[in-house]
Amino acid sequence: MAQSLESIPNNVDLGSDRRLQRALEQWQPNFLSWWKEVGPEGFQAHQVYLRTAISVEPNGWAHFDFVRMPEYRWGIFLDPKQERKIGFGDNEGQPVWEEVPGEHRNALRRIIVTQADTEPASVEQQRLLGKTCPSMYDLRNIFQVNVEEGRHLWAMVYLLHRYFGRDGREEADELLARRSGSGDKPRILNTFNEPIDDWLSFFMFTMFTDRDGKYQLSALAQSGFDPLARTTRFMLTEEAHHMFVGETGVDRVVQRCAELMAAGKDPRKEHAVPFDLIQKYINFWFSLSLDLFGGEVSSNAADFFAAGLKGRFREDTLEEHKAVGQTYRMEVPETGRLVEQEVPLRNAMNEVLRDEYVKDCQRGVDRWNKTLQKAGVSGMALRLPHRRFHRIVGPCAGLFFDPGGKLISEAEFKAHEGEWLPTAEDRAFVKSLMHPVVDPGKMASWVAAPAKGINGMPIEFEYVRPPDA
Ligand code: BYC
Repeated sequence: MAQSLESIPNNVDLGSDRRLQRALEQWQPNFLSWWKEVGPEGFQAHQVYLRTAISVEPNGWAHFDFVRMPEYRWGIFLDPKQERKIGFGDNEGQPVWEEVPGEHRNALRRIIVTQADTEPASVEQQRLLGKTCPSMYDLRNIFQVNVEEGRHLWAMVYLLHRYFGRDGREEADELLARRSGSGDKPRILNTFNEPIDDWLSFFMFTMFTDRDGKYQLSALAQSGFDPLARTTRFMLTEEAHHMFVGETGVDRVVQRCAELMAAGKDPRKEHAVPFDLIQKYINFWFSLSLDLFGGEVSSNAADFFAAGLKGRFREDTLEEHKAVGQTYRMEVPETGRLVEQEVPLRNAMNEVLRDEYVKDCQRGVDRWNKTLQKAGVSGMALRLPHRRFHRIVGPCAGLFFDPGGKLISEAEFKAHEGEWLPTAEDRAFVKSLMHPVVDPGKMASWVAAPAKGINGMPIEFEYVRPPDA
């Protein structure tokens, strides 16, 4: 059934382009079927206290109200147009593109499809978590993250429909056909096929994997293809909440563990997550998320930069934007040892972006360590593993490193793997803690209460109401 124009809220004057509007109206019911089939299970009829973007103005993008998730108003919002020039690469200083340049069409489509594919994937990965939420506050937060990932899919699908014609429409259909973890039609990037079936993984995912999203979107926000830059700029405003959920979520797990340890109790016996297990989950999710930046040396990344499609983090604040005649020094494994290599800077752009990401992750880990100290636990600290550890993409893939980054044999890795990464037993233990807690204001045994509620509401507010409330 065709939807009315108002059913696709937008600030792109959709009504003036009848063909585009019709095409998106045809995609909309398919999106809703996808949402109902693989979106949050068991809560489609509940009323959830959600933030909805109704415009890009400061007072419009965060409108809070009770909404049933399938009725969330997924809209198309681009940051306002500004006078912009291409900010980097070989086309630096030329006017930004309002349409897709023929020579960059394939690369742009590929970047947009890859970005788009992660959004529905994450909703699919998280679909069962509502059933084991540690509190009503957390239940509301996961649904907020899920509906916004849905909106980010809309943002990318708009670009595909508006700028890529028939193959863009086909790609948009494929985005609803692939499934996270599927053998036949998996999602494109490996991390988005990993199951997220416990809340510790969810918090780690929103801390580390959504943070890759922040850095990828920031790089695309510099793009010479202006509609992509404007779309991703607005997506970034929403993304901040997702990382907040992850960073504070892990912090609350750390706090609970630390308080028990400081009181001389064993967190495991108190149905909380022990320290070593938090560390193993960090090792796992951080290393998986590092892979999402692509290979350390990448001709794709060099081409994207040269063409002005994908810049560096905050490219506009850097002094020099050509990155020609400069090198990046990195250690790469070669015949069983690590050797220093000077890589042309443009080919190292994935690694340059990863550097910024690692710094940001370290800041989060420092915060968790402060929480440990504040609770009275001394002599223990959480750590990020080295970026060579447990990689599937790039020159370290297929080799074995310890969490400190030392090259080791496969046998040595296997002997210690269970100390570094979650074992089946660890996962079973974490899963055993996952019982739903839905009384407003109450928290599961393994997580401390948040510092405050959502949008000035108290922590014990009823953020999710049953269908008949
Ligand atoms: N898995 O030249 P290379 C988010 C492939 S998250 C599988 O090093 P490139 C979100 C690669 O495709 C952000 N395959 O890679 C978070 C290439 O294949 P071909 C998502 C991989 O192209 C949470 C080959 O390996 N956004 O928003 O420089 C919830 C050689 O690769 C992987 C983006 O990713 C992998 N991890 O960089 C919701 C931005 N990595 O050409 C949302 C758009 C590489 O040999 N994407 N390969 O067939 C890109 O900019 C780039 O595609 C990548 C890869 C950075 C991902």
